[in-house]
Amino acid sequence: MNDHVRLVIENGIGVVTIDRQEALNALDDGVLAGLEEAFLALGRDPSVRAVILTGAGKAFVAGADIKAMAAFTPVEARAFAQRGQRIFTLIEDYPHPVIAAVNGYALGGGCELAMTCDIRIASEKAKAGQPEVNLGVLPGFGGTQRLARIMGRSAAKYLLFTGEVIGAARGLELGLFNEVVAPENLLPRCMEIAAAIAAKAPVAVSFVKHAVNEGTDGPMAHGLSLEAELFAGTFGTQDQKEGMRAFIDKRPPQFLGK
Ligand code: CO8
Repeated sequence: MNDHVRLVIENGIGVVTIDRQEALNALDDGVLAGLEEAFLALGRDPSVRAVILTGAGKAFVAGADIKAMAAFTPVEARAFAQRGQRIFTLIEDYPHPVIAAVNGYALGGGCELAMTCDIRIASEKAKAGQPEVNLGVLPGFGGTQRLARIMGRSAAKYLLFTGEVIGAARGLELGLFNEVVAPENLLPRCMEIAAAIAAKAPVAVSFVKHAVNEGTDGPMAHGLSLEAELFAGTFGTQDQKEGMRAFIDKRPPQFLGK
């Protein structure tokens, strides 16, 4: 995509790797632009069924680039936060599941980036947190909102107030991580999950993501009505016919994604 973000697509699985190791993959303009380009390209490729997002080297992402932010005026800070939030929302709204392979530090904007993903698998070496209060600021790429939605307001406030950096085991207990694996198993395990998802009915999987993302923040009645509409929508797909026919015929389904 650019010097700092790579995208490889193979067998319906996209792998996005942030590689700015000299700054522990900190998010600057270049990394943000690369992420945007990568997810726009993924959106244009109808073969993709699942995506893995990871960092090269010892960090997932060690935050927004502190050196770039240090001299920001309030106006520049707002513009940077809004740009990051827009790109992070693009990732969150990407129609197929995105798995964060959290290989190391996921701090500040890095933890916020991992939280835009649908599933987070951590290496035993992962460390996560929102240490912004140590720098005299607060999260600006959605941390106060997504952390509270993932682990509840109380646990989120504790981490946000203290800036405490937690290890993989604590992240698992708090629900930040779905699973913790040995470092050498991180990408193979994420690939295994991505491949399992890629074998399911793509439209149904995509509708699940939409139903959970759009339906669970508002009143239950809204979420249920959205679910019913999406459920009905799957009955207009060939994959619903194939999935149910295959069950009746006692054979594995062959999904086409339409
Ligand atoms: N920004 C810029 N450079 C960084 C960052 C970062 N976030 N993190 C690490 N680096 C750089 C270091 O400066 C160092 O560069 P150099 O070699 O030129 O001195 C290089 O990466 C290696 O880092 P360390 O030598 O510090 O490596 P260690 O293994 O000793 O320590 C740590 C690793 C603990 C991760 C440490 O680097 C650290 O504490 N980093 C900062 C973590 C942090 O505070 N992150 C939050 C940043 S704020 C944020 O993300 C806000 C998001 C919302 C933005 C909204 C916009 C308005």
